[in-house]
Amino acid sequence: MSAMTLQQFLSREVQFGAMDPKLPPVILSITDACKTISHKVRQGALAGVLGMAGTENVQGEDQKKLDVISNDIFVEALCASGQVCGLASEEVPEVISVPADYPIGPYLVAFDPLDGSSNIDINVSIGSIFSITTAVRPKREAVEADFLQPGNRQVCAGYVMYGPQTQLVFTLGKGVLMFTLDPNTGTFVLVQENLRVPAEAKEFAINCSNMRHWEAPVKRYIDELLAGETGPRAKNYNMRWVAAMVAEVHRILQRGGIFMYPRDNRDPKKAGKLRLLYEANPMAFLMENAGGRATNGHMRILDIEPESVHQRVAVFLGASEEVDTVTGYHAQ
Ligand code: AFP
Repeated sequence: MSAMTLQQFLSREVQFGAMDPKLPPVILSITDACKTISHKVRQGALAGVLGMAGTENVQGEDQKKLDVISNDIFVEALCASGQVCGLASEEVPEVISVPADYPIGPYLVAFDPLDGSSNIDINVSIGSIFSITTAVRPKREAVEADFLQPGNRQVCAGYVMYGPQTQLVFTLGKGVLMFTLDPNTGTFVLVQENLRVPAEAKEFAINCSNMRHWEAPVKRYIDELLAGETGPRAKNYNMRWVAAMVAEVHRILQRGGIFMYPRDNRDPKKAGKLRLLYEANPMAFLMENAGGRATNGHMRILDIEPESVHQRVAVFLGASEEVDTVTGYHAQ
């Protein structure tokens, strides 16, 4: 029997009454946008998409050309879905309204159109991350307050990873699914269902160059991992750092581990580097649906009440045993 395509999966969910028929157009608009982005990523310099755009995003970070191009592709596709009433993008300071020439629908989408930008020009994996929630009051002029819902209210979240394969991974709150883009047909094909994160980890991911800036619980936890079988954990660990959250999460969903981006003392005012609404929340939703955990060191990420659209947060996610350990150290 041929493998199921994304369209067939979504149609079946609607047919069985397991999915709002207004949701597939939103998901398909995202995956269509990601197919276009994938094509441009694969062309690289040949498509004139590498290098800096000469602009800054709301975080004050220099935007790469492909960041801006990817954002515009996401905005156009999502507005054309006819089922969204507001967008929030890492690349745009204010909430994005749906132009009057498009109908609106019940969904809000927060997204990082291209995560891991520092990898673009060196041909290393990058990805797009998305988070879909239902607007409390769907209206055309969505405002920031509409997006300030805890991550436990997400209806769908996931990412598309532009690696050796282009793969879509998402959850509807009932387990994690993985699809591979078939370059011959241009369709996403279901390759794995019910991805699980083992409770025990053999690998950890953190940017160790920040070690001197970490808080004590993080230093203690990492020192124990580095001590390996000679220390209290009594086993050796391997380390990975791809500098693209999508790639780290994908590895953890495939073979386990823990990913961390703690807050640090470089800028005590910043709660962390990663953004809550369109990086931490969608990845936390995936992790919990795969049997993993995700905290900010003190509480479940999905329970954090957002205060602003571009709010940052510390992130510890992956193997339950490891996230519980490092979170427990913060409580001591
Ligand atoms: P960029 O999109 O600016 O490259 O940041 C990527 C990211 O937000 C996340 O995807 C990585 O895990 C993390 O930052 C890498 O941060 P460092 O560059 O400080 O290691």
